[in-house]
Amino acid sequence: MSRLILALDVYERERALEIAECTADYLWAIKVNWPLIIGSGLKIITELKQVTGLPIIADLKLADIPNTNRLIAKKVFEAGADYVIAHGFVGRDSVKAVMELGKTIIVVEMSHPGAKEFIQPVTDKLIEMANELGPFGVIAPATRPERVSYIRSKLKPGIKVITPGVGAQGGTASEVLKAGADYIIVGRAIYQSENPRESARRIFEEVEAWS
Ligand code: NUP
Repeated sequence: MSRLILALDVYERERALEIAECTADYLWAIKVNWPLIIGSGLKIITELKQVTGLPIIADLKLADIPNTNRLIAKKVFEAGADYVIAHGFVGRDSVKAVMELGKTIIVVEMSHPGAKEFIQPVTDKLIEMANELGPFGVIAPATRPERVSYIRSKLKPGIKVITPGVGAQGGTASEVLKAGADYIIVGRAIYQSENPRESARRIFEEVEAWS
């Protein structure tokens, strides 16, 4: 099974479906974020599932009070999302509201440089929360493989480590897999390339070499 997740951050429905179809052979799952949901509507989740048969991760980074997190997550799971990404820093009650509805991925450290300002100082607490709640997985930064190793070492076995930041943000698949990532997320390096299928295939091969 592939360990590659496509971050499908385009606006247009047709383009999204086209890229999803031509890369599906090399993917474990497709991640849908706000740009695609704003551009094409929530029904794109249902369509992507029908067209590819792959699991869909809704990367909403939910960060609201429990009731609002619940209201949003309910509709997104109903649309067919298999996983929802939620922020942990808002507190256990908000995360639990999402976990009660379906499989959840908690952000414990983001991949951009600004993550060092506020998220990284509380990563240990977010790992503790993940260990206590037992979500499907956590988000850790492919841009900082040493942090992925650290997070993996502190996390209970069985909780998956899912890492964005490979490609456009500077991370490499082999480095982050070596550091202990279970899945890598790749967006622009695939959907902005001239041949998305070929780019997905190349990254898939790199992942396979480490599996
Ligand atoms: O820490 C995070 N970093 C990150 O890039 C958490 C994320 N969910 N993401 C998302 O992963 C980001 O919003 C985008 O959808 C994808 C990375 O895309 P790219 O940098 O490979 O184009």
